[in-house]
Amino acid sequence: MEALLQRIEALKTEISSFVAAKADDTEAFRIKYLGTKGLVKEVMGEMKNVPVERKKEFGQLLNEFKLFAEAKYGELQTVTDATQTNAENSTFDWSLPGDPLREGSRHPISLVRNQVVSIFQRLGFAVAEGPEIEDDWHNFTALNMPENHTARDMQDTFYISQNPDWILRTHTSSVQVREMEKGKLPIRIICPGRVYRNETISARAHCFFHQVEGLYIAENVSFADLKQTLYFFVQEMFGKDFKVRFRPSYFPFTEPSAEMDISCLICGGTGCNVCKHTGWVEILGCGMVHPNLLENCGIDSNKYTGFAFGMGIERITMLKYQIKDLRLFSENDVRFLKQFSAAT
Ligand code: 2U9
Repeated sequence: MEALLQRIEALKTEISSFVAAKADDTEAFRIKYLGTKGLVKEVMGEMKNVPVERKKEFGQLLNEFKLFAEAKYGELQTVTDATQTNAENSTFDWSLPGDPLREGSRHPISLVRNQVVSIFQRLGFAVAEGPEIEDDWHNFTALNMPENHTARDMQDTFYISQNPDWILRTHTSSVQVREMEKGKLPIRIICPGRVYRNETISARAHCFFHQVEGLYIAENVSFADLKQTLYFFVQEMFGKDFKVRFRPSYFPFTEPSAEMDISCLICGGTGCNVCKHTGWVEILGCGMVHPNLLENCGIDSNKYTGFAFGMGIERITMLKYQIKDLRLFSENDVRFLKQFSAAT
């Protein structure tokens, strides 16, 4: 029986040191040790030669030996299965360039708005914002446009069906009214924001656009202050290589009112499509705050004066980047949007 014991020990050592590099090796192990003509079966067959008094002892030993071989087979399977998966994956070319993470870019309207705001911030203007759904008072009446005033026709308005007093603001002037109502003077604010007008959408008009408006109210504010502030703005925005002119205009909220033009940046003033062959392009509207507005908001118009201005961001952006169709700003076409980076 000693020979059988030695044989079992020798086989255990052999099995322990078996290494499988691939699935075929594991299968070879199974056939050699656990197959129908395998060594485990062969050794188990020796039971018939074991004397009766030692059958229990050898029965246990041989069972343990069989379990030992089966456990080893399990281990080998785990290893070679994993190797096989890796081998299948190895058809993947790890040297291929990766998919680059596409970097986003700011919307041109945001870029220009930030630029305009930062120029006025450097002059001491603070940013003020307000609601896009406004009431009639803040959007019209307080701004010298009482009910049935013809000036309201200039601003085709979207009404909110739940409440006849509510509208989508047609300009950011309502933000300035709210600031004036607070009664804290002086006021020096810049109001960027989205505004809405009931217009048919085309290359030159949209039902929403963006404005930056400014308001400065203090003692002794003059038209000269307004001109100087706006000269500074256009030079910071467009450079120094152009002429500037003010034309008289009309707005219900300012008196006197003016529009500011710069000589065409494209043709240098000789006439082209952009300036409609006039040599000039309109940049913004402005004026001295109408005394009625000051009084409407409880500000003494004998003590305080102010100037205000307003510009459409889309207009400035179209001039700056020579964009011909307003609809491009709201179509979210990445081919358009990706052309603008923070540096430009
Ligand atoms: C208050 C007092 C005065 C704001 C002003 C303009 C002139 C103006 C237009 C430019 C193009 C609007 O975007 S646009 O269509 N704006 O020309 N805006 S003065 O005057 C104010 C505002 C608020 C309390």
